Amino acid sequence: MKSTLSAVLATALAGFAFAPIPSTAAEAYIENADEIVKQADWNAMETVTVVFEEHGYTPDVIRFKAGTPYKLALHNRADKNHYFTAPEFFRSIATRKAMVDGQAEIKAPYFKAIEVLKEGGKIDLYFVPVERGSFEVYCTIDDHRENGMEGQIVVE
Ligand SMILES: [Cu+2]
Repeated sequence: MKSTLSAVLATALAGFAFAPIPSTAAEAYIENADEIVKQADWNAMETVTVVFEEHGYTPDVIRFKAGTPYKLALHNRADKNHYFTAPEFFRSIATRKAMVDGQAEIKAPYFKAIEVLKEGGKIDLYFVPVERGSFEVYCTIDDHRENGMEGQIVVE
């Protein structure tokens, strides 16, 4: 009985050892984000504005330089709510905060998507791009993406 239990345990443990490890790397965000945010020169912050229209982002290629602090101002001028969904991009940056002027400031290690409400919704994201690369951004509502609501974020 005891040896059977041991055998079962051994099999279970071996199963653990050889089971595929969940891809935590893909889910991870910038580890030392707090440090990067603290050390950044926020007086040298650059502002990039992205306007949401029906259906698209303007500009649809959004460029940043790694290491420079940014305010990304998202402004929805369309008559529908729209998302700015960019999970890979959000994980590649050191996020300081998201801010709705005069109303709220949200601190989180990273975001996956930001919905900006129709007819004038605005939110500002403060961050430092860390990883260089090209990332996609899109709207996940209904068929918006198929109708062109997608863009590219390039970090150089
Ligand atoms: Cu949309």
